Amino acid sequence: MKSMTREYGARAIRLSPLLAVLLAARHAWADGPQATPDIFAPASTPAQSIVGLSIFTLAITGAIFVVVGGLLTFAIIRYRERSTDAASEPPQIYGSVQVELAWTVIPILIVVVLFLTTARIIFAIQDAPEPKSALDVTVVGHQFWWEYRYPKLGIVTANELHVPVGKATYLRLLSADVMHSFWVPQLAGKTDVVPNHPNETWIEPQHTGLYVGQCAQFCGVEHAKMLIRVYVDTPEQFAAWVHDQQQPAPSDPEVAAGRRVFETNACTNCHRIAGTPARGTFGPDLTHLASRATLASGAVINNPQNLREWIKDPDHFKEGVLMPAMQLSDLQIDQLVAYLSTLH
Ligand code: HEC
Ligand SMILES: [Cu+2]
Repeated sequence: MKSMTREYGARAIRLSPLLAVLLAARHAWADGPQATPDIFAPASTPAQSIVGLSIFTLAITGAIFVVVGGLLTFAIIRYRERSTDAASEPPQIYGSVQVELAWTVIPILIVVVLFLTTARIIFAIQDAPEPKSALDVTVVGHQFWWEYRYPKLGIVTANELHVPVGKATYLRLLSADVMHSFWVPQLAGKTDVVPNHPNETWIEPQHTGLYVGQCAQFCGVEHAKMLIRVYVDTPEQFAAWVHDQQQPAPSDPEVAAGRRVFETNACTNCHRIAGTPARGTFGPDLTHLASRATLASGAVINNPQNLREWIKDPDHFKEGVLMPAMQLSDLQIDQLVAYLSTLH
C-alpha cells in the first residue's frame, strides 16, 4: 500500500501538485485493500477512447486558458494605472463588428468541435455490435455488493469479476434493489444500474491484471464500501478459473461440524453453496468463497481472522450492512470459519 502511494504520488506530481495532494489524501482515508485506479492508464478499448477524448478536451481548454490568462495578465500589467496617467477616463470604444464576430464565432466553432468529437466517441462505444465470441456476464447490483452471473457457463459468483484478456466481455447491468452505478475507470465509462431497466456496457481489456472500481451512485449507508474488482486473466488462467467455479463446493469431512452450523442456521436463507441445501440469494454465493481475495465487496482481505470478525459482527467492517450478527458461540464461529476456508 505504501509503495503504491508513492508510485501514484510520483505520477501525479508530474500531472499537477493539486492532484497529488488529492490522491495522497484519498490514500490516507482508505483503510481497505482497494488501491486508487489510475485514470490515465486505460487498459481496455472503451476506456482508451474516453481517455483520448479527455486529453483532447483538456488540450483545447488548456490552450484557451493559456491564451485568455496570458492576455489578461498582459493587460493588467501593461495597462495598469500609473502616476503619470491623466486624471480623465481613457477613450470609451463601442461596437466593433470584427471583434464581436471573432469572440462569437471562435467559441461556437470550438464548442461544435468538442460536441462532435464527444458524440462520435459516445456512439462508437454505445453502438459497437457484440461480437459472436464475446463473453456474456450479468451484473446485479445489491445493497452493498455485486453479483456476477455467467449465463452460458453456469457460474454465479460475487464481488470479483474474472474476464479473459484480449476478448470482448458484454455486461448486462441489473439491480436487485436501488440504483447503483458500475464504474471501473481503466476498463470503461460509468454505467448506471437501474431497477427494472437493464443497461449494457462492454469492455475489451488488452492487459492482464487487477482493475478496481466502485459503485458510483449513492445507494445507501455502505455505498462507499461497494467496491469492484475485475481480474483480467490470460486465456489459460480464465479457463482454469471457469473450470473451478463450475464445480460444486468441496465437501471435506474434517469440517463437517462447521458445515452443520451453516446448514442449521439462517445462513442458508441468504446464501447459496452449490451441492448443499443452502439456496439463499439475498447475499453473495459462497460456493467458492475461499477463491476470492476479499470479503464483503472488497471491504477487507479474505483471511481467517477477517472472516471470523465478519461472521461475529458484519457491522464491524461495514456499518449498516444487510447481514445480521448471528449471535453464534465462539466455538460455532471457529467451526464455520474452518468450513468456509475450505470452499476453494
Ligand atoms: C439476512 C440475510 C443474511 C444472513 C442470515 C446471513 N448473511 Fe451473510 N451476507 C448477507 C449479505 C447481504 C452479505 C453481503 C454484505 C455486503 O458485502 O454488503 C453477506 C456476506 C457474507 C459473507 C461475505 C461474502 C463475500 O463474498 O464477500 C460471508 C462469508 C457470509 N455472509 C457468511 C454468512 C454466514 C456464515 C452466515 C450464518 C452464520 C450468514 N452469512 C448469514 C446476508 C446474510
Ligand atoms: Cu451501490
